[in-house]
Amino acid sequence: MTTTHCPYCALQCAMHLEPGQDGTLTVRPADFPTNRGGLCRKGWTAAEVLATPGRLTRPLLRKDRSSDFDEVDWDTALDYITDHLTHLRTTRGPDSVAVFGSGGLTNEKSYLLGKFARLALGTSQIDYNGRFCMSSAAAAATRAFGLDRGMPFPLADVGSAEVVLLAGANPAETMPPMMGHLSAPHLIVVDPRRSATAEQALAAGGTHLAPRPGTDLALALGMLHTARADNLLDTTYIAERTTGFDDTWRSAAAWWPEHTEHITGVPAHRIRAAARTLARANGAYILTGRGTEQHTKGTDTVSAWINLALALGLPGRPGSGYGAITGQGNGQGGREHGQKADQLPGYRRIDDPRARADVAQVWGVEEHTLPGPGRSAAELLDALGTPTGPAAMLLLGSNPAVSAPDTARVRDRMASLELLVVADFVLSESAAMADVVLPTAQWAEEHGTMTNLEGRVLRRDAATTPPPGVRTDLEILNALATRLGQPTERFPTDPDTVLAELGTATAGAPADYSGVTPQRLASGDALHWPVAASGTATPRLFLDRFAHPDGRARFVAVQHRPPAEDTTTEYPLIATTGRLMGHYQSGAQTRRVAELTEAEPHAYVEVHPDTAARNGLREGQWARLTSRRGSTTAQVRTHPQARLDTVFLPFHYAGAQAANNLTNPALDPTSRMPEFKISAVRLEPAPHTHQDPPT
Ligand SMILES: Nc1nc2c(c(=O)[nH]1)N[C@H]1C(S)=C(S)[C@@H](COP(=O)(O)OP(=O)(O)OC[C@H]3O[C@@H](n4cnc5c(=O)[nH]c(N)nc54)[C@H](O)[C@@H]3O)O[C@H]1N2
Ligand SMILES: Nc1nc2c(c(=O)[nH]1)N[C@H]1C(S)=C(S)[C@@H](COP(=O)(O)OP(=O)(O)OC[C@H]3O[C@@H](n4cnc5c(=O)[nH]c(N)nc54)[C@H](O)[C@@H]3O)O[C@H]1N2
Ligand code: SF4
Ligand SMILES: [Mo]
Repeated sequence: MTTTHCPYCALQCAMHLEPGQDGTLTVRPADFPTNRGGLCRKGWTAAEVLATPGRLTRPLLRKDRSSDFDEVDWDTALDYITDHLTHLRTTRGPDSVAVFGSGGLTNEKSYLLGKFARLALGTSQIDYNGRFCMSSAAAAATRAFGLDRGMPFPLADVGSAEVVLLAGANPAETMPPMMGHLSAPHLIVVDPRRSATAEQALAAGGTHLAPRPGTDLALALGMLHTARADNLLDTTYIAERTTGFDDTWRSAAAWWPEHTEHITGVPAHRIRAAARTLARANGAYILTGRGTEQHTKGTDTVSAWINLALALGLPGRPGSGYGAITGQGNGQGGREHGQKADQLPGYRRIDDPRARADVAQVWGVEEHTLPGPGRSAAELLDALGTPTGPAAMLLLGSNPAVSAPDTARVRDRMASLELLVVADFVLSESAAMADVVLPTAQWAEEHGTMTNLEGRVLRRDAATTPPPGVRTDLEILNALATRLGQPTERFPTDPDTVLAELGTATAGAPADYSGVTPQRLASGDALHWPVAASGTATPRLFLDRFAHPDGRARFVAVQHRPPAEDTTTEYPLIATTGRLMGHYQSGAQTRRVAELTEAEPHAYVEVHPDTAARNGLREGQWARLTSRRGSTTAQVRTHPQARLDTVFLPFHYAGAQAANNLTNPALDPTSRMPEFKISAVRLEPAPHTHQDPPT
């Protein structure tokens, strides 16, 4: 039996994997501070993907996109790729090759992928799917606190608070075992939908505020206004631990709850009541999720929630705080070690001369050979195959053909590449578009480290070996790098060797992993970073000082503004998108698990019964939704508490049922995160062929 962690989300629940007589693994929950013996349905069924019928075990190659893939041996596939890349590099320069990574990759993979891009390819064109995920909260936390660690405290701390405000997060579906930590506090759920989390909060006597999508920023300003009007601000904390309150107050001064009601739709008396409940609590947390972030003003919206937290004196206080809920399994570690366009390992900037010199030394190269910053994820995808953009892309751990905004356009860009290489263990929708597909190992077949939503580094152990013919991502990077002329020792294939190098490369950096060793991980030490080689881990940050040079947190004055597109008579409804419990992300993994697809076989649209009726639809019928980008079909699921102006779609389905056929690729100017949460759409009955659910 092996004890390890789940392949999916950032809660990284612990599980035991028990081998059966036929070699298949059975999952049993294990106790860990985040999951306390709980697992969600995806965790319970995770081992099924290891032996899925479509599991890739041979490299696939096609020299012509109109023909089918041929199974080839590794040398043929790798030589084909590197010949092409070398040719592109010499004829069009190193930036003609792009790399796209993932917050699902281990720390070791994320680190080595960034190093591979900068050294083996020499390209600046690397970014990853984390831009779609927590980049707005990361940007807002960095400007407020000087450092981004999603939760700067252990999750278990939250349970002792009196009040927890959850803005744009639906953990009852997205991290069910987390709800165990939220059973005691009074929950204030801010979500345009009556989500499962909102239901649970109400059932326990908590509060649900349902603002119009894209208006949280105004709601947070309105709550700050109330707290100040009622003299509930922590003025000592503001004076001693922060700067910039006066400017922020000027931005909030006009947001009387009555004015806020006008923008958000939340009644003024409920805004006042919620602000008072939060401000008077003995111990309170504000936690934000993707609902606040995936907007063209996501960074400013998170700043507005952080401003409220600072005004109430919550961050850096034992028993109180602000935290962002990281999403992907290694969403936190994935944004620290250099697969981001502007970043070097240890959460340092690639345009910081000192960081460049330090990392160049560890890598054994001249500092000037390191490229500068590249394009962010959505911009990178948008530039593929254009005259000034990359002509080839190597993709690991993401399925943008389903998960990127305005997928028709993204697929078009991907199709215009001269070479698309995808490493995956299944033929995802993106892999199906590739020229070369490299079969890679899965979570339970290799070991590595992940950094969970509370910044704790943990070890995933191997419980079995990869099927014959399959290589690990680290082995793939080594094979490509050596063919591109790199010394083999620069790209180790043993995760522990990579971890040791990552430790050296991050020593003294904000995200310092130099004290993370296999021995300490195995001993069960709670290794929340920074973990300096000599020192202890840091479960709670900011207790004495924030990470800005003056030790103070910064208020950032922000203003409400409308979304990139508003509703019109042609597109009268807001479509917002998100998750349901039984599927993960683009669905590439979970749509291959029988129990999960049987439970949630196809896309649905959650809609108020009156809105459905007004558009000629009833429960169970098939609807077509159309935005300025495209259309999708989904089965109607009416919800009597839905907002009349808003519909919701999960984004786990592909093709004609993809929510991202609708979404707006408009970006937040700071984080470059797309506005996944707001598209103006119209709703109508689907053409007759879609009236019955597919069987
Ligand atoms: N089952 C499941 N769990 C997952 C994942 C998965 O795919 N499936 N993915 C993981 C990942 S990568 C992530 S990032 C997390 C995401 O976890 P969450 O952030 O909890 O998930 P979402 O469903 O994207 O969004 C949360 C809520 O935001 C609401 N929302 C929409 N617009 C707004 C708005 O303008 N304001 C506010 N306040 N709320 C709004 C939606 O109605 C939704 O209920 O989940 C992780 N866990
Ligand atoms: N409309 C809408 N769109 C969204 C969102 C939303 O809320 N609404 N949320 C966004 C968010 S928060 C996220 S995080 C993205 C996620 O969306 P994606 O980036 O597409 O993530 P996944 O579906 O997890 O894709 C992972 C792929 O990599 C493979 N894979 C998994 N692990 C590994 C590994 O270790 N190595 C390799 N080589 N492959 C691996 C899987 O089989 C799968 O094909 O979607 C974004 N898209
Ligand atoms: S909550 Fe997340 S980590 Fe836990 S079992 Fe479910 S998907 Fe896995
Ligand atoms: Mo995410």
